[in-house]
Amino acid sequence: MSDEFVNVIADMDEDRAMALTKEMLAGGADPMSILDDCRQAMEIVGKRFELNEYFIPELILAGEMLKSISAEVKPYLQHSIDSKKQGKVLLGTVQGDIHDIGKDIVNFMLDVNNFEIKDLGVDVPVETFVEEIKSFQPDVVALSGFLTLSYSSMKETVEAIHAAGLRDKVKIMIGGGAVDEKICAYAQADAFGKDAMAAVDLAKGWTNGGSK
Ligand code: B12
Repeated sequence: MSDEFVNVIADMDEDRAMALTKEMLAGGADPMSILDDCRQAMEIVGKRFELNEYFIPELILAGEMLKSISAEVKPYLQHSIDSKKQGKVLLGTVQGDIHDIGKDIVNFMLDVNNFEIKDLGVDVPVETFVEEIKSFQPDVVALSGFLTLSYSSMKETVEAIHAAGLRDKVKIMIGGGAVDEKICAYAQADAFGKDAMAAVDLAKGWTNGGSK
């Protein structure tokens, strides 16, 4: 089932992808493995784009498909909740980058794990993060980015938070696409996460008796 699912997404067969999503969820499939299949499919889409087999319309369609699938999956994730708010997370895709599918998955995984989230959207200017830290007073700032150019935006955002005297008030995590420990060190973030569960684990570690 999983291979077929990955392939229908990668082949842009939206109707079949949605039908399979519903079928798998109704059959008791693990919602997280459905999201993981989506990630694999996006890797294939990305490669086809690099090889000039796919173009911008396919990227857009892939993005829309993933949003629809995520919306189907979300209700199935909502059982693992305890009632107390874990902490506050300020989230956004950094300046110059409009990829928001990964960020939105991070948002809803934090949400179902009972964090209070303020999502600033995409292409978020450095100063907006600084202003929102002052007003929202988050425990954690989560920066998302999928483009190589977003790494310098992440670095600039962290630097601006530092310059505003707010760096010791928040933990900063980064993620998205190819973000790894090197980019984390470059951006001077506290940690990076490879997926939405990693974002939840990091945020939990820093709040609720964590070491913030
Ligand atoms: C869909 C897509 C688009 C869609 C985005 C739609 C949307 N609403 O987001 C559209 C069409 C808009 C788009 C545009 C472009 N794209 Co694009 N896109 C993609 C694609 C195919 C999928 C990205 C995606 O959503 N993946 C799915 C998610 C779920 O992936 P994920 O990484 O597993 O997500 C997890 C983690 O990242 C993590 N995470 C995410 N954020 C955070 C944050 C924190 C704090 C933490 C801890 C974790 C975390 O959690 C997520 C959930 O588990 C990728 C290819 C790829 N392989 O990624 C290219 C890709 C990212 N795009 C690329 C490019 C080049 C572009 C364009 C420049 C194309 C162009 N010429 O115009 C533009 C850029 C526009 C801009 N200014 O941002 C390149 C980037 C190359 C680079 N190194 O810079 C890629 C890699 C394709 C490629 N192989 O060439 N794109």
